[in-house]
Amino acid sequence: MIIKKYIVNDMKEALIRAKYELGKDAVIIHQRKIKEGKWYNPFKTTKLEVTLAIEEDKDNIKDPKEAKDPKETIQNKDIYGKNNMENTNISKEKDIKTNILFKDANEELKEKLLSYCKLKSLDVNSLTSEDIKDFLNIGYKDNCFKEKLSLGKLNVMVGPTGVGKTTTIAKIAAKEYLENNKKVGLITLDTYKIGAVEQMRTYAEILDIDYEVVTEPNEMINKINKLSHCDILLIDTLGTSQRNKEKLQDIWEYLKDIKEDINTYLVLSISTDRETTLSIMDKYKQLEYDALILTKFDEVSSFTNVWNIMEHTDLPVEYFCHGQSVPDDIEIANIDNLIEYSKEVYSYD
Ligand SMILES: Nc1nc2c(ncn2[C@@H]2O[C@H](COP(=O)(O)OP(=O)(O)O)[C@@H](O)[C@H]2O)c(=O)[nH]1
Ligand SMILES: [Mg+2]
Repeated sequence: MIIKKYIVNDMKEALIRAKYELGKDAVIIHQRKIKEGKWYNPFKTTKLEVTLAIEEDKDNIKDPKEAKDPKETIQNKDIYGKNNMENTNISKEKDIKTNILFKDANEELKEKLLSYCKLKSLDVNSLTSEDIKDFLNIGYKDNCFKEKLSLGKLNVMVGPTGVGKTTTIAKIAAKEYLENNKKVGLITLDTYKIGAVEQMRTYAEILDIDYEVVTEPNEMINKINKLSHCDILLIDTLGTSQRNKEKLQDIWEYLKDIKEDINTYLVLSISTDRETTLSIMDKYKQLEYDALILTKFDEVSSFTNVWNIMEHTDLPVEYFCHGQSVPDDIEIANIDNLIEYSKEVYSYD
């Protein structure tokens, strides 16, 4: 008879290891809880000591060195479980050096990624697009790049000054009008910024589509009605600092009486730093935004902020923009497009 003791986190781990090393007929003959760590360590962890036995039969027993790492057999859905994160024993020093997509990601994402790579026996610095997709879909199951809100009849862009709201509206308008044959109308509330109305008028005239300028909240419904023949209305707003509650309230005054469904998109530039981005996402909740649009991908050298945003919202990211060119520099924000874009600009495979 062969008898073997395993010090494990739980019975599942013991059984998996025994199955690989002793074969499927091994039986549990004893189990007890034990404390691991030096006697003076107040943070000793509780482990399980399991003793298993099997009748001696050489065919049944595998060399433990040949045995597969039991952690690799754990189902994907469990791989980010807390216990398992501890089990994988990832070296904290190991860094993601050359994976351009994740090199400056936060610690939490890196840990998840390293854990994923360990379980799948992949080299973190040479992941394929499929691996990255798989990782994001498993590690961030309901991530903001999966679901789409899709444009409604009324769509309003909000966000700080200069993030690209007006340019993005022009891109979407051109795409919907030229590629999808939609009747598109533009409305601008942006009367504070010098040139804002001209910017919108220029785009409307190039595309030969209708536009209206709203200067007072009580004109809003009337102007929307004037463009009721359009399939899609894109409404531009005045940009404001997230700290300026009054200006945010001003925008709300224009929107609050609209009875029809309205999609509100928060436009964020990913070249903004993490803290500011999170603060914008928080303060703009006042305007009840339903989805996000990310701009200025062409201005950054890493996807750091993309992952930060992903970790801080369940709302869909609808589009991402990567330049000033109207209408070309906009894409639907799904994982395939993100990976494809990153491959093009960072030249990796
Ligand atoms: N590099 C880059 N510039 C952009 C992008 N989107 C907009 N811009 C530029 O950012 C500036 C501000 O854009 P604008 O649409 O007026 O911003 P708004 O104040 O939010 O309406 C303009 O010079 C745009 O051409 C982008 O994705 N990448
Ligand atoms: Mg603008």
